[in-house]
Amino acid sequence: MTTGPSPSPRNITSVDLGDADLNARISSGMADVEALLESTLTRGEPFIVEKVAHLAKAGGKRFRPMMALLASQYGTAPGCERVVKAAVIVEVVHLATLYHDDVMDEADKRRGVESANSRWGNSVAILAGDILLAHASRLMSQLDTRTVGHFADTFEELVTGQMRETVGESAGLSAVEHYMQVIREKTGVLIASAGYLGALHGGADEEIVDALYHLGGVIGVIFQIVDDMIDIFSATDDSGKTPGTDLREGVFTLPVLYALEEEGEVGDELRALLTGPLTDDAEVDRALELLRRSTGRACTMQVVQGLLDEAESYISRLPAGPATDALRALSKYTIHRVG
Ligand code: GRG
Repeated sequence: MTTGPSPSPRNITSVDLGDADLNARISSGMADVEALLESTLTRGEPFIVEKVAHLAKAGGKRFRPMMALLASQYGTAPGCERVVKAAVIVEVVHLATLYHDDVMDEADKRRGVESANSRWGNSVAILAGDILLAHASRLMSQLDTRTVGHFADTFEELVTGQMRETVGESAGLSAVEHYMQVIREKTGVLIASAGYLGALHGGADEEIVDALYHLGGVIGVIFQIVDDMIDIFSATDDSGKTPGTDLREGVFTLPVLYALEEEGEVGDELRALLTGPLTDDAEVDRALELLRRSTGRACTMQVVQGLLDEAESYISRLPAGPATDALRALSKYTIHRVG
């Protein structure tokens, strides 16, 4: 469940949404998002700004603001100032979680650059994350109390997911169910928020706001599972990431959990090998080879297919049009990343 460095700053707005007019509207909205993001993150004294703007300047896909802008297309005021504010709030909260996550994971890199904790130490990285939460709160206060209340729930879920992962406990849940719950809380919830707030502030009907909230959550979960699959099954050249990073960190993601449940030689050898973080390169290579021979990939793809069906159940609640086509394509695009 690596939330580590993106290989390079890639802005997802370069993705073709399949409709020229929609592309233009989303690109223009993303330019507004970048402008507000910059003015938000450059508040305060230079010694603060340097740290707080560090990761935003390094890039990132800006997937969450794009989700908010797409969701706003269902309302009476797509891409309006309030939508842009909501989109920036979600990205700023995302940034705050990255700062804090990197401290907890002792990550060296993020978005292809040195992480804040590696560059300035843990205390500064935590404080930079806290300032980001202050900026997000200020923007929320400029919207309405419904948005503030929504974010209270979102923060609670994010931290619950992080805590669940950290303490490794979920009473009565299997290892697979625990993993699914953690990624729903850690990754799904903020993309759900992007769908919710984009639709809400774009002036969409309540049923549409609800559908986009749930759709965002499912897309987030699919995104995370696919990322985790890439860590195990892709060649370095394809993904730009080093396969097996999660195994080195002792993080067992869905394909690994399924493989560990497998009966027979492959499962036996994996169970003997995966008793904690792997430090030896040869052991990582062996574990990756066994995982590729296991049923882990097929079982995980089955879960992804189930989630795609769930996504479709929410998409079918949306009116037909270019934004709906784009959301459908986006859900399916996630699965093509694993090949
Ligand atoms: C500060 C509110 C607050 C919470 C602290 C640390 C924490 C609790 C939660 C961690 C949440 C987290 C980091 C989840 C992982 C999310 C994820 C998939 C990150 C990578 O997202 P991408 O691929 O990254 O969209 P870019 O860099 O492209 O934006």
